[in-house]
Amino acid sequence: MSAFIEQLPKVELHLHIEGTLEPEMVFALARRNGITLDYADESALRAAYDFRDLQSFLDLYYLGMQVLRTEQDYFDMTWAYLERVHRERVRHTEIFFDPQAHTDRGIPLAVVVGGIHRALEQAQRQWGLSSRLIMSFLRHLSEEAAFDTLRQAEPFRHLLAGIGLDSSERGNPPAKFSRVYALAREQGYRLVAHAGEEGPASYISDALDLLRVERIDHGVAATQDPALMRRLARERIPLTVCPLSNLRLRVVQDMADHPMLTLLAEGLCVTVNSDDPAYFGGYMNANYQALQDGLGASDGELLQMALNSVEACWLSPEEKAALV
Ligand code: ES4
Ligand code: ZN
Repeated sequence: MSAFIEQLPKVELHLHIEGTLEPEMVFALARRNGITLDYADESALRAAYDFRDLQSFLDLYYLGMQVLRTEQDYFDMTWAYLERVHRERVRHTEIFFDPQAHTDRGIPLAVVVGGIHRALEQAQRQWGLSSRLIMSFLRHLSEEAAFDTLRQAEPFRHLLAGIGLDSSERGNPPAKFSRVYALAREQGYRLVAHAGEEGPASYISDALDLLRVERIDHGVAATQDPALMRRLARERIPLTVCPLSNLRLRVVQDMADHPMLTLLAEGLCVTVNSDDPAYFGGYMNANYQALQDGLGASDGELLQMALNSVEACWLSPEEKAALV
């Protein structure tokens, strides 16, 4: 591991907290909650992490998180992630969670948000590791279900910085959620959405124009549309790119084919993130390292990406200045 990457103060902007459940924790929580899994042990589960595409990953991701039942489970999952990235010199993290993946199993939103938030507060107190929480709608579910989730979140409004959109992208375009995003905007939420991961470049412009998001999660399909790339550069729209995720979900066939350096050279505000690190084989440092080893990114280019993350995060100007 490069000493430059290890010592670099980092900000994470694209992390699904349910994607940090390592097989060891999946089995520990299953035992604690009296749940029997379809896999013999941790290594059998890990061996199944051989994904063809986004959907084959999502199937296992929704399966793994079914072991989460109590407030303590949500705390333990979040705390394990925070301990890990604290050791990697992450100074600030903006975390997604998928409320519907829990409430649809009968877990109250208070349990989910309560456990996650308690861990975030402890990391702020103990290490000065700051964070924001982003509630993400599942785009394979209906618009009505997203409206219902937004309503259920009203008691926790003060704990939620923003709204996101994730899960199966193709066939679930931004337009499906334009009305619920408009309502979230009226309620003061900041807005982001996954776009241009497996879906087309047009989903990126639609997320900007129809959902009015301020950041794009992934966005690597922008390279398919030069006019869109120029717009993203001109408007300085941040892209939260996840290199190891793109490799493991076969969005790129080889790290040497990854568009990260093309996007950076075109003047886009690209950032490095881990997405679902337990499933994709690496946390923040591993994602920076993959860009160096697989793509030949220089220390200077990695530094620019890390500074882009500070620019793109939701801290105040004073808090940002204190990070670097
Ligand atoms: C996700 Cl990599 C990815 N793409 C879309 N939705 C997701 N949810 C969790 N990880
Ligand atoms: Zn994601």
